[in-house]
Amino acid sequence: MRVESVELHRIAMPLVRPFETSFGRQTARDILLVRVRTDVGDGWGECVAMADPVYSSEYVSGAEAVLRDYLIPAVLRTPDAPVEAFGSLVSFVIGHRMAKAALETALLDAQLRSTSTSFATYFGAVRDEVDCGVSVGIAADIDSLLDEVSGYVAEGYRRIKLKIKPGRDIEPVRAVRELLGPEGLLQVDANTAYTAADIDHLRQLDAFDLLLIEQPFVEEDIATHIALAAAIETPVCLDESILNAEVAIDAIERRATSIINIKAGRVGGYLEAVRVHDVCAELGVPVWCGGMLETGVGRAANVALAAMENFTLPGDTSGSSRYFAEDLTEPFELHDGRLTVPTGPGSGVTVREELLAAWALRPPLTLS
Ligand code: OSB
Ligand code: MG
Repeated sequence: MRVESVELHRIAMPLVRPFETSFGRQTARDILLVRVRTDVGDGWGECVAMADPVYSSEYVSGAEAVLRDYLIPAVLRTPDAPVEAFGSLVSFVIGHRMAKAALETALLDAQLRSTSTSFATYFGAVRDEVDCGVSVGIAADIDSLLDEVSGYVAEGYRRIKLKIKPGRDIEPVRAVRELLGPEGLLQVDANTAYTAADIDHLRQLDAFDLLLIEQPFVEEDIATHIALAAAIETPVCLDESILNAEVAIDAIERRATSIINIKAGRVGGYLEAVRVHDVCAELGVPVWCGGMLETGVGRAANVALAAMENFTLPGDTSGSSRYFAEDLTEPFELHDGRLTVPTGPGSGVTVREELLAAWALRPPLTLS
């Protein structure tokens, strides 16, 4: 495979409802897509960075700049390299994992399409469908939260994840536990909103039989996660802190986390995500697939990843309609609380180019 050019597309998609987390409220998704054009066909990748640097240090315009100025030129200087060499080709750029992941995914998509291999086959997936959960934003009040959760339960979601922050935690969790009953799978995600002073407060969550509490403290603070894990019965799960397989091993060995949320964008791509999956499996730590409000392009790859053996908890792999009235690809639809793993070449989905043009924030940038 020889890369001939790379395009950066920037689009905006309205969300079906605002999504509020401890770091802010979103009403639209600002998305960067990468298309690689090669002598054997095209490939697509989606950048999961948010519009602002509030989940991690990355943000869409920053990712766009580093792709344009560093990552894409590196690929164009070595256009024949297989996707497996991409990581070392761009290792001179520190961080910027979401930007790297988007380009690597586009290369992987092109490479696998050219050999009629699906992402799932390449990753070593063992399932043809995956159990789906849904991430529920912080609601205006408990009644609207219960309305929203009831809707997702009716749609068949197999697990509910509630976003929490100080002052919006114990009561909403209590109300949703009552709604779901003792058997309903329920977990919470704090997106770093707490500090060590909140450990006693967070122990109240033990009353609600949660699957896990996700990332209560800041990314760099492994020590406070260790302290919480020792003080609470609810399993602690890291998201933001886990930047690659080595960090995962370290956090597990130090007992900061007993479950890991894997997001390919956060760890620099699907190849590294597979490595995180593998080291967690070796250490006996279950994983689940996180999400970043992806369009069908990113969702397809996530569903393939989530079909690997050690993804034993339902992921944030929701149906397209969770966020979008119309998806950029053929939509992902829940059947009995599950999504079907795509089997076509590469990601297995097709970008609807008419929508790409309709939703464009600016003309695509082409580098060759
Ligand atoms: O922490 O998992 C998170 C969305 C944006 C940024 C961070 C997170 C999330 C979600 C949504 O929880 C997951 C999804 O449904 O895509
Ligand atoms: Mg999270």
